Amino acid sequence: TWTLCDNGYTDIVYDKAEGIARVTINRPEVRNAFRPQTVQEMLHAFSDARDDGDIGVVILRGAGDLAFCSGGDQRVRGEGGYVGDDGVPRLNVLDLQRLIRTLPKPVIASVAGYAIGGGHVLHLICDLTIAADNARFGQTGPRVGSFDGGYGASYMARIVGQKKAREIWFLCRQYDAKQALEMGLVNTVVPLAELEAETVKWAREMLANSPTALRFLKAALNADCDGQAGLQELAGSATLLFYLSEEGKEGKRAFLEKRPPDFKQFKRFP
Ligand code: 2NE
Repeated sequence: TWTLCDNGYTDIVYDKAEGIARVTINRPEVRNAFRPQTVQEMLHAFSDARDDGDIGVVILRGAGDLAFCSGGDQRVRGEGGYVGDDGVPRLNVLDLQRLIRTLPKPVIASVAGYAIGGGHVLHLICDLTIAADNARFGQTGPRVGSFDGGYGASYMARIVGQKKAREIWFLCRQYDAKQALEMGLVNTVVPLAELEAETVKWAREMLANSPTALRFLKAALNADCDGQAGLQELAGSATLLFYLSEEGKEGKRAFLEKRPPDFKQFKRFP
């Protein structure tokens, strides 16, 4: 049973159940396109999922069966980005991409219907994608006067290869779930009616495994692509483990007790 986390959100639904947090983009009238407010709320919910020690896996999905997300809301695209009520043009979905990427827990995209444009990049950035058989994938940037040359280009190429990434971006075609599976864009395809159950099944399987092992594996796989930022993420997790060790604690204790640290008591492993 999902428990609603009512934080006054207007554009998303955020709920939790048994170690799983679920973020649902709730703008089906525009195929779950995001505006700055939507992204702001997703940043808030994903930050909560990151900080909640009871949460081990996060699911991202769209409301309804027609779309996961259709990217930036073109109706509010202003001169320098997507414009919110404050009148400021933003591309804050890039902050969301980084939050999902560096969140030290697996994030699953559960895709029914369209994952298009910036919505396609959002599923790409998730650790795993479970697709319904009605899912359709693609980029539209060059057709609508936009592009995502960050993760949307370079990470996509890591997944599908350089030739295919160029095809996806240069031609702006749509691909069905079977083609996406063949490209390695998604992990599995299931009948639409089974999407929710299958997504939760994958989440539960991961919840049964060591959270620290998953955390390090995610950081290590990111580090392979993310340069110094990836190393920072991996090293941050290593520092966490070190702080938890007696050797790490000895350094802090010695400082607070105004004595030299005694690191000789700790074994050197080969
Ligand atoms: C998603 C897609 C393929 C769905 O097609 P269909 O035929 O199922 O639905 P339809 O009729 O096109 O859409 C239903 C309603 O949703 C609105 C439509 O305008 C329509 O509204 P009404 O006519 O009923 O009033 N709608 C759909 N997507 C919207 C959007 N993104 N913004 C605002 N309204 C939207 C088809 O709708 C489609 O191709 N949508 C546009 C996809 C797109 O180009 N997205 C932007 C890409 S750029 C981007 O996301 C981006 C970036 O490149 C870089 C950084 C950040 C973001």
